[in-house]
Order: sequence, then C-alpha cells, then structure tokens
Amino acid sequence: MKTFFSEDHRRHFPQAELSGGEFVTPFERPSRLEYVLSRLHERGLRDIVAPGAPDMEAIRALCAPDYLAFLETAWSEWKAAGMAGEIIAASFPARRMQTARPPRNIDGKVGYYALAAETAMTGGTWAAALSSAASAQAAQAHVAAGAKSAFALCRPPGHHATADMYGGYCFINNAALVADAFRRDGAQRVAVLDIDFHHGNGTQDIFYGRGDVFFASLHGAPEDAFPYFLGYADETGQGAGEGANANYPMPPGTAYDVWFGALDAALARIRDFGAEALVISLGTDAYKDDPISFFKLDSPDFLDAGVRIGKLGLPTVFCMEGGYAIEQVGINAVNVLEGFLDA
Ligand code: SP5
Ligand code: ZN
Repeated sequence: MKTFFSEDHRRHFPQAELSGGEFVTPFERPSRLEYVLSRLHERGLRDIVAPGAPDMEAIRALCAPDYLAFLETAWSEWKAAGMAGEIIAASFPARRMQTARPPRNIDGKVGYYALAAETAMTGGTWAAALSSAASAQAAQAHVAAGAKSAFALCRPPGHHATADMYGGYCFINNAALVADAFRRDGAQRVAVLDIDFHHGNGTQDIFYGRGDVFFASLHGAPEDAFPYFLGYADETGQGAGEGANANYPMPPGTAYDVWFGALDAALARIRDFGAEALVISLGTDAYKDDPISFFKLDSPDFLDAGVRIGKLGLPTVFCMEGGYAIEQVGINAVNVLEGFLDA
C-alpha cells in the first residue's frame, strides 16, 4: 500500500489549544506523524510519496467560496487588525442570532467560521490544510487508477470540517474530497466509514442530504464527547439522503467487545448499500490511553478492525484523522492498514 504524505503539514503548528480553561500545547501536533512514518518504515510499508499540488477545483466544489477566502486571508487580516496572538475564536452566532451574515471584523469572522474554540490558526495553517487535502486527493487518484488501496497520511485532519466551518483541529474535509472524487471518477455509490473516536460531524453534514454517499461513524456519544452537538443514532439522513447516514454512539469505557459489534453493523450497512469504493476516516483516538478520549481499544484491536474492513473487498482510501497517544499513533494506525492488507 502506497502512502501519500506532505512535509508541509509542519506549517500548521499553533502553540495554543484552549483546553479545560487553560492554553496547552495542542494535542494535534506535528510529531504525531513522525510516529506514523517511523512505524510505516519499521513494517516495510516504505512506498511513501509526496502529493502534487492540490486540485483547487475539487476543493472549490466541496467548500463554500467565502469560507475558502476566509481561510486564505484570515492570518493577514488578524495581523492587520493588530492581534498579538494566534487566531482563536471567541464569539459565535449562537441560538436566535444571525447565522447567515459574516461580519467584516476579523474577530467576528473567525467566530462565524469556527465550530469550536479549541483550534487555533496561524500563518501556515492554510498551506498545511491544502497539503493535507492534496495527500487525500493523490491517494484517491492512485486508487481510481487501479490500486486496491492507499493511505493518505493527512495532517491537519479533516472530518470535523464542514463545507463552511473549521474546528476540532480540522479545516478542509479530506475524506469528503475523496468520496466526491470517487463519484466523479464513476463510482455510483461510495461509503465513508469514520472510526475516529470523535463523531465525523463535518462529513455527516456534507453528505446528509445525498443518497450517493453513505456515511457511518463509530464515536463517543454526543452527551459525553466532542463535538457534542451531532452524532446521535437517530440522525439517519434527509431527503435523498434518508437512510444513508448511520451513527454508532457509545458510552465512556467502551472496549473492543462492544466496539467491534458496531463496526460489523456499519460494515454490513455499507455492503447492503452497494458501495463501490470506501473511504476510512482513520483516527486512532479510540485507543485506551488516548489523553482526550474514553474508549478502551488496545493496539491488537486495530489490527482486527483492519481485517474486518478488508473483508469488504472494496477499493479503499485511508485518511489519517485523530489519535493523540502519540507514541502509539503509529502502531495503531499501521495496524489497521496491515490488518486490511492481511484480509
Ligand atoms: C480530529 C480529532 O480527533 N479532533 C478532536 C477534537 C477534540 N477537541 C476537543 C476536545 C475536548 C476534550 N477535552 C478533554 C480534556 C482532557 N484533559
Ligand atoms: Zn478524534
């Protein structure tokens, strides 16, 4: 399996994450990918290539134009306004306020386009987000050209980003770009399976009204876990998308004995849907020692999950998402890939 990876991910490295009322070094940090790269090498998965330039047309087809313009110019506007620190959202269009009028003021704009305040932006964020999207697009192109699978070692991650909002460490939805690209390349039906600990609210939102892309997510229940405001089991899609969304929320302490049941249920739905291509949002934060999550998967469980996914036999693109027990991120992510290859 080939890996697509860009060194430009390093351009996104904010100093601050708002966590528990303090600023901490972000959990989502560049060193995460060092562990994945070194594990890939250790396990002989050494075919690692840099993507070309991002396909901006495809990104513009997915995202709102005003949102992309915001991401591109946010840092210069923030600095021009005399802000001393990194870009952090503080004011949001909450219930019964105007949600369709982006302010002119950059502090207002930041809150308008943010879905959470933990995620900081800096001068390199836009370039890094584009390089992450480019890795996803290159992995998809490789599979569309006939490879059975590919690994997009994306950073920053993507599954919390909607077409017009950032947050949860995400800016551009890489998995959604891949699913859309498979459709454009001729797959009639595509499935996205999100095994990151957190609900893939962005991916769900993007495809919620569409019947051609099935979305399934295994995650910490919204009552207990970020992103808190989406991810319930009764969210099943709407309009043409009715029946093409499946959420498997699970409570604190959930271990593999329960989690794999949800995985099998999601895989059965994907098979019944008739998906011709598969996108995996590959977060490893369901791991037992993850510092911000509450599932109890162990490293061998990720291997088994990969086997189960591989048994679908679909052309598959893996997109890296979260996972913050950083010394184990490589083992756990590569275990999924190796399980898939063994199946
Ligand atoms: C891609 C991804 O995994 N994004 C996750 C974003 C989670 N952000 C908010 C987490 C809040 C959890 N606070 C836990 C404090 C632990 N001391
Ligand atoms: Zn996550």
